[in-house]
Amino acid sequence: LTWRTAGESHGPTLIGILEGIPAGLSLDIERVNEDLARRQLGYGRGGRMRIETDRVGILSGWKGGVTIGSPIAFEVKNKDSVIEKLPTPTNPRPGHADLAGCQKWGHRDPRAVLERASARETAARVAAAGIVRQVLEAFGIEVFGYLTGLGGIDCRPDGWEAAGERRSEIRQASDFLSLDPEADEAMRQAVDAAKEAKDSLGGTFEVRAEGLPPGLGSCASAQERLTGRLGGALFSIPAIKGVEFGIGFDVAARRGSDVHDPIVPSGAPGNAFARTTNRSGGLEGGMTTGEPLLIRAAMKPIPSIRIGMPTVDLHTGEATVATYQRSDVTSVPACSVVGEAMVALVLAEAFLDKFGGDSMGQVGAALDHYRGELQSL
Ligand code: EPS
Repeated sequence: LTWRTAGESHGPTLIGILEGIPAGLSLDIERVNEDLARRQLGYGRGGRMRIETDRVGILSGWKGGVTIGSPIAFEVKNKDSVIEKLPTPTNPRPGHADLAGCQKWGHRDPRAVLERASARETAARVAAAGIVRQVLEAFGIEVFGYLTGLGGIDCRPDGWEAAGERRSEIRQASDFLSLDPEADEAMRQAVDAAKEAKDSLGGTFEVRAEGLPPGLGSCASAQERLTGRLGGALFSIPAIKGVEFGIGFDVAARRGSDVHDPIVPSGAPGNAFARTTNRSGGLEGGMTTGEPLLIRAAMKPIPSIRIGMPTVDLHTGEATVATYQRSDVTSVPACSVVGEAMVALVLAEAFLDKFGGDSMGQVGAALDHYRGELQSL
């Protein structure tokens, strides 16, 4: 499975190409549009989200609503397609790609950099993931992202357990896409206070995947290790500064017996082994264990802030403050949707690496064969 995106934030459209989706998948486009709409949610977003209504258009790779095995090209159009009319910022923003990008490409116009560095591009990733997750779901794998903290306010730690089967409904009802709607009011106040102070807020989110067979990824080569592939995928999202699996950094202070997950017989079909804990977050040796995958990530506050951070004018070389045009106060809720998308893309790639066939039927047959093998191991 491979995918690419192209497109500028204020250009005419975002484009994606997805290769390696098996033939025979009935694509539910409204399901992709629901993910795109969810990425636009979250209290604290700026004016741009009132302009856009993201929807995916499929340009190739299907017939009669069913994939045919050829590359799937798709687009998500920008309504705010004003790239040629926007002013040229002169003062690079600390924390954004503006300055390093100008130095890299030799631009004197930060817009030539920021248009692609913008998190707008993540809409195309969510569209790609909205397609690949339908492959995963056909084989019983669910990937679910939700906000766990914003601006120093943490959601209840047992939010996932408390939500149970109602998790999608509860997440949708929260202004922050969390599983703890009771934290919404404090978070709204934090966003309002940051806005008043002309500042921005970061936060954390968690992505869980359930229904994974053991043995996705590999310990055989550096490149195949799933921990690295998942970590790299999450760090590829703009503004992500930390990623943890399972108990994360807590592993460093504990003894081994308090870190590793005891193995017990499960008696369950598809995996004769289970763990009494899941401190590893579902990964050992760069492979899935068959336990739920648990990943958390930290997003820094958005660098477009009204407060005007110290910077240097690119043309005069004089000290000044960063250019501000428009932005969100926070977009951590949206980032949880993007994190979910990146995890889905990596898991689908690892799943198809292991069970890949040209059609959904062939993939299903390979998975069934593997499950049969696991019965006797
Ligand atoms: C972004 C700046 C803002 C955000 C944008 C990411 O856009 P604008 O400059 O048009 O106000 O709204 O996010 C999106 C457009 C999106 O779809 O998520 C940035 O500088 O990264």
